[in-house]
Amino acid sequence: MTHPVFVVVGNVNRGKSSIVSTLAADDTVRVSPVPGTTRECREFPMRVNSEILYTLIDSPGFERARKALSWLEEHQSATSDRRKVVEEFVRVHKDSGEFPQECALLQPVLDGAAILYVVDGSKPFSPRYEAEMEILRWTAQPRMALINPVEKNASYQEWRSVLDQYFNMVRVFDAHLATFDQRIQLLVALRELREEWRSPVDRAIAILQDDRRRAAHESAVVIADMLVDMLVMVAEKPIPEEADPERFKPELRDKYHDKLRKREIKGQTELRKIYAHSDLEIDAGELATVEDDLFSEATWSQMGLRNAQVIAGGASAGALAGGVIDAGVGGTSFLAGTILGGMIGGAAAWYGSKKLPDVKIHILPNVGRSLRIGPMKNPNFPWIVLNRAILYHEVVSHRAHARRDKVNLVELQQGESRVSKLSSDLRMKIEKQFAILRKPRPLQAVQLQTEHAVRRNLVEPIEQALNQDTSESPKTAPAKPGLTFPGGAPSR
Ligand SMILES: Nc1nc2c(ncn2[C@@H]2O[C@H](COP(=O)(O)OP(=O)(O)OP(=O)(O)O)[C@@H](O)[C@H]2O)c(=O)[nH]1
Ligand SMILES: [Mg+2]
Repeated sequence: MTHPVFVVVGNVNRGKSSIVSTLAADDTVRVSPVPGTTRECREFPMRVNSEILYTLIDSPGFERARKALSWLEEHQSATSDRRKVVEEFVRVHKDSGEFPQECALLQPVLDGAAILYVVDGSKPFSPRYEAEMEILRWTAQPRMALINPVEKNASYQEWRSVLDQYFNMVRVFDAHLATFDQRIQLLVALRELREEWRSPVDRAIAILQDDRRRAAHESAVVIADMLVDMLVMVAEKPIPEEADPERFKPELRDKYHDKLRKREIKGQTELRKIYAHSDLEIDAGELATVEDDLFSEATWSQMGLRNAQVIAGGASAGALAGGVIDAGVGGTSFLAGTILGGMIGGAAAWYGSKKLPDVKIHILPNVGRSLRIGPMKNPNFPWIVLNRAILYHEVVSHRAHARRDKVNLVELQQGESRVSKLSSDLRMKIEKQFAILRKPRPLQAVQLQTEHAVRRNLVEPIEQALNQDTSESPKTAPAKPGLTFPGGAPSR
């Protein structure tokens, strides 16, 4: 056996597949409230760069543990090695079809896999579990019991005292709330199960931690690209020579918002992929879409930077402090003499507010008339987008793969602004790049070069911002004390 293998065993519907899913970082494992969801043993390797670090085998658990134990007891002689009797059990019943589930899970154990025995800590201990625990003890393979605290605040005292008799180690592990660090802590414990697994488990831990750093870096690249794309984004629409531009403005505004939203969704999809959460569903609920964020006073005060922070970050104070924004600002400087249009109809009311994003429409007389909206010049805009990206990253990077419920971003959204928590030094670095993009560059080649440089320069500070996230706080991932009960499994 080149890498550690763990067979996950336990009663029906106790969270076995959840443990497999979280430890293998695989959200394709079938986890469901329907008892008996897992019908046969299946391997789930934890792979990084196509190297298998360890394998989890999901199982349906025992079907007829008491009967199997009776068979074992009948067939052991006073001197016989209990493990040999288990081997005999599997040999005899493998093809007879009499104990298919028992044979399926015992075979890999006899081949050298360690055992992870899962119990639901919120259900009381019952002696009916003893038969399966006893069979596992007979195999003499390394085994750890995991108490899954499905319902919180349950007392595990009784479980602990029983499990301690059958297993080499007992841990509390919440497969649904475990963070990356808690997964690593469990691996650290698992390395003690078998002497010869120490080095492969150490290697697995080092590779997983390395991979985690790579993921944060890749996420920063994704977010930097998204920010630049959204900051320079425009929407255009050619209109007939004599047509009234007002007619087209609402449609153009919708198109612009749609483009912003789609670009954000693309970034979010890429973040999910980085953390192998391809099936993650977001419960948007009341969640503000980008444009709602931009047009909501609450968001401006909560989610972006406070005015003073933006100004301290080097942004133009004028846009925020100046009240009504002059419709001509920006446009005239890079499209001299071409501005015929004004504000967008639906958003006009907002133009009287100092919270207003700097959005304009230009009518370009070059190839006929054209309406244009964007790019967004308001200094707070990229901070709101960045804040949303940091929140999203927190969710996908820390969420256990066992969870199948939708992500409630609304709750997170109502939390504190992440960007305003960043150090002022980091904010300055990021704002400097945002400010560069706000300056229009008439030559397209220069503009593209600038965008390219900004994308590159944003990666490092954004990576730092992601690493400073606060998601290990109790709100998103309550820390669970890991309980260890060392000591062997005394024979009875
Ligand atoms: N809230 C919460 N729910 C959990 C936890 N562990 C498991 N569940 C839920 O319990 C149900 C059963 O979980 P599974 O992981 O499918 O359990 P299983 O032991 O593999 O079940 P079978 O394959 O049917 O034997 C699912 O609805 C899970 O979402 C937990 O730690 N917290
Ligand atoms: Mg299952």
